[in-house]
Amino acid sequence: MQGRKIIHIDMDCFYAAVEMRERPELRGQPIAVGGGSRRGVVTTCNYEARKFGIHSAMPGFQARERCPELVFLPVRFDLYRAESQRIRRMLLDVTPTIEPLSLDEAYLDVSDSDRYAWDIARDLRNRIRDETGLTASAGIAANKMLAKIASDWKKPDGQFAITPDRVDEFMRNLPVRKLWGIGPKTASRLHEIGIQTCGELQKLTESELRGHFGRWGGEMFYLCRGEDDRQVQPHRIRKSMSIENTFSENMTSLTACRAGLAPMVGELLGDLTTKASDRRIGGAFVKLKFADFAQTTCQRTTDTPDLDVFLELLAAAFRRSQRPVRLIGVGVRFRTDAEPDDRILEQPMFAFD
Ligand code: TTP
Ligand code: MG
Repeated sequence: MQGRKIIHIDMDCFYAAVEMRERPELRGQPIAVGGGSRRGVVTTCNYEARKFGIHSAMPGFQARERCPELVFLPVRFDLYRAESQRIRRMLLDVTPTIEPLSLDEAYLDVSDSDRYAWDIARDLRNRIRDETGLTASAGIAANKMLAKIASDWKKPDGQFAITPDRVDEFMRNLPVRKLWGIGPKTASRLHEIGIQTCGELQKLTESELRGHFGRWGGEMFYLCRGEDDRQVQPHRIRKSMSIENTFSENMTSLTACRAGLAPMVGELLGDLTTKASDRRIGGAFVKLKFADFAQTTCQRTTDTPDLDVFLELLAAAFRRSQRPVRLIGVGVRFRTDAEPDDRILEQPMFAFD
């Protein structure tokens, strides 16, 4: 394979797989992790449960309706985090150039290796299975976007490569929804203008795409051709920090929401001082999820978020809908070095050079 060699590794039904390993008597039964409490949501489920149409983020009551014999297990983050660290150490034995995306997912750049990326991925998956009893799937390609798409292709416990000579053919039929960064909103805007596949998207010029979607349209022009030059970033810097809380009773007034929000802000500000004191804050946001599961987010730029800032955002978000609220999220966005005012700060240094 020419150019870069990127592997995307994604564990199969990760939390559920860990739970099944811990409790072998559950193997073969449909299980969900999370979602067992009255208002909880399923974090993931095993493949037996997926046959019933159950999936991540589905409310537990709905999952139970679809599959009455479903076994609900409590979420045990500490266990999954420890497992994730073990797996991460195995990835680091392959290359230092790894970029974890979540507990169960990472990119590896193996361009410098003399070996085939295919063989590296296979050996790594075998090692993970032998040492943890868990299965992983892998995607292999010349860039991050294609590798990630490929790792879904032979799931579970499989691997798939998109070689450079097959990229055009592969992209032509790929639904736009599968493209990196295209969520349900952009996908439905594309469907409105008659575009379902990347092949159809390729017919638009770069300036037409910019006309529809701005700067992001310009990026789509390349992504829909299978081109993506983002590097695997070994030290991915977190972009935000947030806390969410689903309340046991819906809150119908702004006053009730304010009472729910205040302790969460205290917790968030505490986390910021203990875990992110080295970061500069660029903005704050409040997210509300309503009884009908619709959600809205209000945000503003600020470098000193305090309770008043969050209360103001809460009021704005609440006014948008006025429906009963089931979940509140509060968070901050960190500044990155790429942001314009940082560059201004850096200029004097160049002047002294
Ligand atoms: P995923 O890799 O998206 O899902 P998965 O590993 O469970 O299943 P798959 O075989 O399709 O890869 O997410 C990894 C873990 O992250 C998952 O085990 C649970 C957690 N998670 C949530 O808590 N909420 C979510 O909405 C999703 C998608 C995942
Ligand atoms: Mg996974």
